[in-house]
Amino acid sequence: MTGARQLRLAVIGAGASGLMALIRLREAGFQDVTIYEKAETLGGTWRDNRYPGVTCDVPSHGYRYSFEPNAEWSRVCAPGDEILDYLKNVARKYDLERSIRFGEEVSSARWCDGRWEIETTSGPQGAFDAVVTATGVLHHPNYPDIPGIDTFEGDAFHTARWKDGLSLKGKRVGVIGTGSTATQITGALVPEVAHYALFQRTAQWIAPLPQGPIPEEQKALFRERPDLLQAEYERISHENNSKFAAAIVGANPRAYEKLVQVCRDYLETSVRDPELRAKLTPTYAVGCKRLILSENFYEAIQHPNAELVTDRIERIEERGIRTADGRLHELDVIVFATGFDTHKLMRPMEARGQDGRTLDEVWAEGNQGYLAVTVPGFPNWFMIGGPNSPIGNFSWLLTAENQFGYALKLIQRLARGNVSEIAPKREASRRFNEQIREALPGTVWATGCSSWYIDRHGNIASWPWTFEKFEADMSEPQWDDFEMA
Ligand code: NA7
Repeated sequence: MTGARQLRLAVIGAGASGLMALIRLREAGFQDVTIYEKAETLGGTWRDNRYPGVTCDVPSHGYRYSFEPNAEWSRVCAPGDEILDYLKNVARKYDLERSIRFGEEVSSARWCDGRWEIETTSGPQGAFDAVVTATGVLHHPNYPDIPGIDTFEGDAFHTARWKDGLSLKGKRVGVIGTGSTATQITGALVPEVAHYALFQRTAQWIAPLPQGPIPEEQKALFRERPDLLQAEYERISHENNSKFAAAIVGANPRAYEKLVQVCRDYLETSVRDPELRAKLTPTYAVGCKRLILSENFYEAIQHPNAELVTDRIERIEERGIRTADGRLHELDVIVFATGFDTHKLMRPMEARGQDGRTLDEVWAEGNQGYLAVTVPGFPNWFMIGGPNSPIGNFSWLLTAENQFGYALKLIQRLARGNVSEIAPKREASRRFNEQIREALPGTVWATGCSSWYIDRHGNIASWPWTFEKFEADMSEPQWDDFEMA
């Protein structure tokens, strides 16, 4: 980066997106980059989620960095620990850990005299020219507000806080929730435990996705032929983006109809008992909640030791869960598969922008930014996974790379030296959010269901357009939409 200003940069979070940002920043010539990571190790969601059966629901050859192919994935959908190993290997290869400060949670970021003053739980860290937030979406566990939750005498924990080393063999296990997490746990735990009770508040649509092992010959072929490995990555991305992602935002009605049919047929042919099938049949549109991909849930829930409980949970007691029909479901372990607060984003950190207002204040009526990457009044503040990111559409790694590619262009502009502050114009942000509001009613997320895409104000947090539009918007900043000083 000869002739350019060396910037001091902070990245918040050492999950998949923060690691990628560090690699890209170093490649672009930025040497003074620090990642602040609240935990003691890297990996983000793949570090936190260690529950039995944890797996990615994007096929493994499509869920990797574009610049780091991997011929070794063991299964069509990689298990969580394998993805964590992949991230660790990438970190080792690029010598990333020397730039990561572990166990340092950023508690505040304050715009002061043209730089960001950062403070972590261990104290002030000084001033930075720009901040990249890479804090993820699925990391604040949501605990259910059930009376008596603290009275249970057995083990009780959230899926993202799995009790390592606890054997569930021969135990009576109750799982609350029926999202992707609970579905994966069901497939993994039913064969192992004595009794398995799944407490369902809302039935979920499931599409079948084969997740089995990748044969050795296939791996050997991919090792020898990187071109084929690359073609597989592109095929999976294209398949997902042109069919599923386009279908849910209303841009491919034929693909959507097919998706509906596939889910209906899968339920119909997999669940024989009409009473159980009725309980498992959702009353909302396919894809309104995040679609579940599974190859073993329906089979597992019909196993003789498994029970689907649809009576409302009344309270938790010393010995188990009491449902509204008066029955006490006696349990040894209760698992809260109750999801995450997806709208907190980088908070509880206090971020205070140009005019002294915090993000909490600016976002009091819901999170809003400009193109999901920047926020008016917060100069040199770049978000991977900011408001209205495509959280339910494309592979997260592809999303993160596109968003960071865009942010990098803004950072490089700062490094050129004639500009030291970049923030989106309020008018540009207003226009973007207006377009979001116009587009969202055409998406399946707005057809009437509760989901983690929707915040408490009723705003839908995802990207309501196609991948092509996302890629085009992220390809080059519209410089007229920014204020620069
Ligand atoms: P989700 O998809 O948010 O699912 C949470 C589940 O927990 C869902 O079935 C909820 O029912 C249920 N839930 C939440 N609170 C309660 C209470 N109080 N009582 C009963 N049931 C409750 O989280 P996951 O962890 O499964 O998946 C998150 C994402 O991770 C997933 O989409 C993938 O992208 C990976 P509800 O539907 O609200 O009635």
